[in-house]
Amino acid sequence: MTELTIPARPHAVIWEMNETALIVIDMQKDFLYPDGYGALLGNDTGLLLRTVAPIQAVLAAARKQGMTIIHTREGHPADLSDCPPTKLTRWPAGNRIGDPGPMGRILVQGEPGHGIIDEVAPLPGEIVLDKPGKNSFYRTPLDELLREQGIVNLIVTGVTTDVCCFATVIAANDRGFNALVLDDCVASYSPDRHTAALETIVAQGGIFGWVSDSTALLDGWK
Ligand code: TIU
Repeated sequence: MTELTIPARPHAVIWEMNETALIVIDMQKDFLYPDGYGALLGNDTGLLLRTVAPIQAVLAAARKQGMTIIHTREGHPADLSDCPPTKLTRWPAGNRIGDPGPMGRILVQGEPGHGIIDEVAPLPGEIVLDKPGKNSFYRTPLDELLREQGIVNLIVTGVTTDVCCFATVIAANDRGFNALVLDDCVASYSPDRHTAALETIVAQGGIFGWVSDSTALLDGWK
């Protein structure tokens, strides 16, 4: 792999692909299927499914290139010991993290709903990080893992645009990692918030990062 120019907003990036990793954020049944956490919060989970095919295409290309691939899963151990009260007590009892749902206890590690959807399941050798927060760096070894591998750039995919992807982009920027979000590989429960989050990232000359899409990236990789 070598240097690649990727058309993006607010301007193209020229990245060394050996110093770039792909992160696939929280593509879990609890967020994408109708019976999990996302639905419990009153959302239309179907809005997230449009990310599946483009993420599959980007994953296939990244695997072919031998790129470092990181998958994250938001969730907590069965005793909820790492779940901050700000997450745990936000909703009425019965609709909370840890409560029983059709896919098992909501956002609890090891429950069916916590699992990554089969379509983008990690392959052996890919990194899977369990994260208790929204940003993928919070209480995870992500920062160290990236630095150990000499990675300075992140290609960001997954859900949701305005929550865990947005939080991860800001945290990456604070830690000195460049972040490029692929518009068609991220989605929100609200198309308006999806657009707002991406526009915030590229505003002010790219205050937190860059936005591109899977076609622009894959064209360059051919
Ligand atoms: N992964 C992630 O974004 N977690 C959320 O809770 N997202 C919502 O949009 N609620």
